[in-house]
Amino acid sequence: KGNHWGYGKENGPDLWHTHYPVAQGSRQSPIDIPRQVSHDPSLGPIVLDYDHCTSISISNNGHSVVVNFDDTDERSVIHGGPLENPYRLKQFHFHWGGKGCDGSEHTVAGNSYASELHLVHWNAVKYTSFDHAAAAPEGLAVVGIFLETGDDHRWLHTITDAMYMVKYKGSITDFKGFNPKCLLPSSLHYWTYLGSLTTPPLHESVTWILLKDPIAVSEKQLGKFRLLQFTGEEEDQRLRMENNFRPPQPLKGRRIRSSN
Ligand code: SG5
Ligand code: ZN
Repeated sequence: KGNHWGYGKENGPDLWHTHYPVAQGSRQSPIDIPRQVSHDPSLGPIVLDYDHCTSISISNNGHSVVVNFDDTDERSVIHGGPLENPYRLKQFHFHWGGKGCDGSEHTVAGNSYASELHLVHWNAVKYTSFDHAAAAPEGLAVVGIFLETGDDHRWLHTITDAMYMVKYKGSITDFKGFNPKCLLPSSLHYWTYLGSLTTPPLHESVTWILLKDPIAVSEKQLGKFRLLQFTGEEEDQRLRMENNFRPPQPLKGRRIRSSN
């Protein structure tokens, strides 16, 4: 039942509030980042300690393509920036548009990017499991990275080459030794604010850290994302996975801070 949400006419973001009233809450994500955001000199650099290549698998959860990590210890964590504790990497996934369309969730001064990468981390100092953390105020930290169209990205093919194995909802395959460091832009300057998951259950548990610099990927590479399916292999209906993004939500007085 909780899985009848999606991105279509009958189950899309405008209707999520009927099953998830927090959709109209006070700290929902994504948001539009305004042109002028004040620099907070108390914000240190964000550190992504991803030296151990702890990826396990790649999967299609019916909403996105997800790379899952071993989060049983502190081998892949982020710390610093707005965070009081280290947060463990759980998974990363993408949001994207249709051909020639917008695809990012966050926007910058009203402008969308073609896609947005989310690296999802949880606070294992304060909470005993991802599920507990995901529903708690300081539980999650998501690093967002914008993708703009341009040249081929040198490392994204590692992911797009595996996509034929996770074309349908519910499929999963081994994906070991992938280090998401190769997907980071050269600068780690960021904006940060307090928000929510951008998909149901829309818990208001996320410290968002949005990198200002986008990475470039080619239109051809994005085309491979659009061959994925929202639907399962056995379903009669076939639905291409595209436009799997929630539009910006009201800021409701929240402060956004800039690292530089
Ligand atoms: C939770 O929210 C979910 C993700 C979901 C994001 O982190 O995590 C879990 O339910 C436990 C693993 O769902 C999954 O990872 C399912 C396997 O991500 C998606 O559904 C992909 C779009 C939403 O996260 S976000 O706020 O960073 N967009
Ligand atoms: Zn996401």
